[in-house]
Amino acid sequence: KSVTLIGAPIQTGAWRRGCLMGPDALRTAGLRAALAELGHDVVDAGNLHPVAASVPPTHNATIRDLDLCAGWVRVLQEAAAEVAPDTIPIFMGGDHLMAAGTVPAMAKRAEAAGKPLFVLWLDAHSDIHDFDSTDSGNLHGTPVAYFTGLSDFTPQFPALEQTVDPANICMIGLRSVDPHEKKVLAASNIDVADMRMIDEHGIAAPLRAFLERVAEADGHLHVSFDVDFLDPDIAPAVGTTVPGGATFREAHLVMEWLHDSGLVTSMDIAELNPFMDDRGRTARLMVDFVASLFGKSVLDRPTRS
Ligand code: DIR
Ligand code: MN
Ligand code: MN
Ligand code: MN
Repeated sequence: KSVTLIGAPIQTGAWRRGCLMGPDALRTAGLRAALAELGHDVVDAGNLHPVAASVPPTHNATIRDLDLCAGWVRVLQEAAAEVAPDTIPIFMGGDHLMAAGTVPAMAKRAEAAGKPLFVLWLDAHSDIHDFDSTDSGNLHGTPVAYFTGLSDFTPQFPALEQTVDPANICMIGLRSVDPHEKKVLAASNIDVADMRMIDEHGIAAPLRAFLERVAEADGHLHVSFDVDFLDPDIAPAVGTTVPGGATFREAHLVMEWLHDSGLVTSMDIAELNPFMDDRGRTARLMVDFVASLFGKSVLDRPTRS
């Protein structure tokens, strides 16, 4: 497959600084080589650069770095729109506001191919705040409300030509959802598997159901992987750790299922903060997971299921 790595060192969406080093940590951990070894044709397109926009303020004075965040969303949407139709982009973040740039561009790309876009959101958080509801003021908590069109983010963020249908989103791994977000999720038809559901039914059940829907609709599938989906014991390099996350085995199973489905058309790696890492182990772990998603397997034969 043709894979393009695109660095998105955005960090102004998060409270804790350091995500700007995310793309380089993934490079240092050998992301390109890991994918090339699997036979993929990998190009590293380098990093995008922020251009601060000058946007009007919102009603909410707690929002941090609005101009830089708005500039990044614009730059990311434009760069992601240039990705060739037959290429799988891996957007290396960067905090999760990156998805406000990547997902709308992938929705447009899917639309141009006559297909619906589906989004698998692997995260401890639902990131479905808006400019009014955010109480932290950190815009990495908002991309889902933006790219679904559930809230209005104009004129600060670009008006969207193509939104993602909430019914086409599946969130897995949630365990930190703010009161406002609970209301929004309850009123939407986003498919949500929180950690309790995973404990009770396993992680394969919600994933299987979602992948069947994507296949049935012949859709494109964007995977937005927030590192805090993982348990902080195995992935300490994130700004907002939440205990009780996905284990190595659960995350690995998700990656293998995604590979076997053959459905993934684009991906974000979000919230990796190398400043919080422990001798690069979170970056190396993410490289391992991405390699599994791209075909690294334990046995070279079909597994019994
Ligand atoms: C948190 C989101 N609910 C907030 N935190 C995130 O700040 O609104 N951390 N996304 O990764
Ligand atoms: Mn997130
Ligand atoms: Mn998160
Ligand atoms: Mn909040």
